[in-house]
Amino acid sequence: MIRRLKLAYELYNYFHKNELIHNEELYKKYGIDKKYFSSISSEDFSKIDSNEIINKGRTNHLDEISIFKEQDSINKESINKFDENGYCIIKNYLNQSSVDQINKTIDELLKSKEINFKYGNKIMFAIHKSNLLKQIGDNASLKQLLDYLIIGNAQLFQSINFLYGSEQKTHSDSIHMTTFPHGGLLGVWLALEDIGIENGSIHYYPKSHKLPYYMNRDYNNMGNRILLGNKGYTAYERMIENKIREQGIQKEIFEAKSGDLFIWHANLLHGGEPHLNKDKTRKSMVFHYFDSRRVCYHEITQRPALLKNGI
Ligand SMILES: O=C(O)CCC(=O)C(=O)O
Repeated sequence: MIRRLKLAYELYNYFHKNELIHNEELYKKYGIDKKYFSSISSEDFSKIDSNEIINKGRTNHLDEISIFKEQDSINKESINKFDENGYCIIKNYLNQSSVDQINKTIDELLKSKEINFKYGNKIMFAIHKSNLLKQIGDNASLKQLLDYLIIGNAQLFQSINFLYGSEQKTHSDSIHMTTFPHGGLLGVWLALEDIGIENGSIHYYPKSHKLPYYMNRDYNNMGNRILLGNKGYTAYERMIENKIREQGIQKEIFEAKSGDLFIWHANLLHGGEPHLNKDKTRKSMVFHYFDSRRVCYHEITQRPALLKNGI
């Protein structure tokens, strides 16, 4: 019961003012009566027409972005189709020696116990323990492309490292890392070795980012003024399975080579395939970026997201 008590989260928020205070200006802008520490969810925005609020237009063109100009025609075509498909693939983004450095860093941080596994097989926020890892995520050329794709200001929010497949069921990141207006999140996945059918590829549903954003209301998990919703995460996963069946959309699997990059839209349905051969590892790293111009929060726990540098 205590885990559902909104007050407990608000108390936690209260002591993280520096990472949350920027929201008060955004709440005011959107006419939301909330303090920086208040619980927040999609229900609070349900009556605001987000299309009227955000200027969706891009002011630049891909040809002005250095990392795009450096790519071969296959990578360029994939990036060009990001809006249409909801993802793009940059093959050979990092060379093997950079990948080796990342893997060595993770090994050392694990050995020194500066990082460890959480939620089963996830290593969370290793970027906070290593400048090298932070610089990979904060790379200025990559960020220029991400700003373009997110149509805003992509701010590195989180990293997750895996040594084995996530095996995570199909989901949209927007249930975990949500924004108002919607769409202000990007996932960036880096293969730190060859990853195929045997060792837990990622999967995705092309164009699924154009489906509605499925939120707490869609699986009756809104809760009330005092408590969070009482549905478990499997209820969300089941709802997504039903939507996929109803829509008849098709899954694709990304067979990655070491150093390949996969970038996905806030609402793309994706997940991790079963890791069939556990004699093999599946080393990968995910970075999540929020658009810092939007309200960023976590729909399930109704918490505003802690952004280190605010806006
Ligand atoms: O690495 C994977 O298998 C999936 C990761 C994922 O779904 C995520 O980080 O949102």
